[in-house]
Amino acid sequence: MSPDDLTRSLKQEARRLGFDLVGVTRAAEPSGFGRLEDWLASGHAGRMRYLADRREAYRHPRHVLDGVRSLLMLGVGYRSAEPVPIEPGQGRISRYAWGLDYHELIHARLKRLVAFHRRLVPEAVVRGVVDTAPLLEREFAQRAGLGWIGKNTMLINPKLGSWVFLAALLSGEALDVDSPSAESHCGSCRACLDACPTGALIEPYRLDARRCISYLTIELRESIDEPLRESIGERLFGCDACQEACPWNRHAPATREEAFAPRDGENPVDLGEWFALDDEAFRDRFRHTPLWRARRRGLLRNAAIVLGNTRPAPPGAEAALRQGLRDEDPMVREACSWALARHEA
Ligand code: B12
Ligand code: SF4
Ligand code: SF4
Repeated sequence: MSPDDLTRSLKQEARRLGFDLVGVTRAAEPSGFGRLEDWLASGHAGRMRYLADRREAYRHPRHVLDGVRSLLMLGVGYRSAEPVPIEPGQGRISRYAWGLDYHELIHARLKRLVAFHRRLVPEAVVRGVVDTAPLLEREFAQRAGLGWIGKNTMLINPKLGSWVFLAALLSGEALDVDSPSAESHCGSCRACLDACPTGALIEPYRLDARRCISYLTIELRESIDEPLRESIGERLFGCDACQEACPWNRHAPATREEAFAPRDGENPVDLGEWFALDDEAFRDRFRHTPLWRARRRGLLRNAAIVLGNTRPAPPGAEAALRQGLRDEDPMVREACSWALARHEA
């Protein structure tokens, strides 16, 4: 099969499977590798050891798939409903986590795309990845023409904005490459930097994860530094401030993926009742959602901080936090104690 025919067939199949953005780039060293190294060396990755541990693997996509020659970069839009106002006692979940865990949906599609590729070229080496492989997905997406990297570090597509999940199909075949997107369309705008509640965007295109609410509420497995807690406000899980502020997101169309629509009663979510749930109850409720990454202890830590930030104390919050004071996990107990002290102050 000619590279031209193979590329066309793969792109057609990717779109048929529900990928909104599709583009091809060559497997090569990412120009951002130096920036990644610098970012890691500055400590900006915080405790995300899995990035530093695989530093060398980011040097070339061949460390993700031996023999890779091309990357089919893929995007799925996830803007569904619009955020609604928060009532006292509730917490806000960022848009990407409203529905099904995107890894599940995208993995299933990648599996079918890999099988399709193998049907066309049975001897091909091919692998689908989403999020977790040592691959600078945003840079490869920019190279494949999916969009540019904004000052908030997000990959922004001119039509879909930044409400897009990324994934990659790595192939040992030589595919026809697309033209890269322009470097940036941010111009003199700095709305995202101004909107960031914690100053985590320390300069254009550079994020200090240690201050980023997304990192603090999702990735950090320890207590959140006290000076940062107030800025978290009502954000229970993740943060969208630097994307909500972006003009390129204003007219982004809604996704056709029903799986990304908000789950009933969880956008926003009532927090008081959580403190009575055990590990199994959390697992049952959140296992197939992005929230499960933070586990019960992370979610309760975040819930206590949101309740502590809600003043006056919402009905039932004090009783819930007192229950949290008896929790088996010290991190949860400490966050509840902080929240109660704020209400007593
Ligand atoms: C670690 C990680 C995080 C960390 C660190 C984020 C960060 N900015 O580095 C934390 C936990 C904070 C995070 C948060 C979020 N994440 Co995240 N995250 C990742 C992950 C796993 C790795 C990113 C990474 O390698 N960072 C290290 C830095 C150095 O690399 P980079 O961000 O790609 O930065 C490049 C550019 O900034 C560029 N660059 C740097 N300087 C300059 C200067 C100029 C002039 C130019 C042009 C470019 C440029 O060079 C870098 C290297 O190429 C990726 C998946 C993946 N494998 O890529 C998802 C990913 C980036 N995350 C994603 C999402 C959805 C989010 C959140 C929106 C979730 C939320 N709502 O809370 C937030 C957004 C916060 C933000 N503004 O970035 C999506 C982003 C999709 C998109 N459209 O961009 C990804 C791609 C996952 C996916 N498969 O869809 N994330
Ligand atoms: S996700 Fe929130 S905290 Fe993180 S950089 Fe964007 S606005 Fe700042
Ligand atoms: S808010 Fe402005 S500066 Fe930030 S990413 Fe969007 S266009 Fe770029």
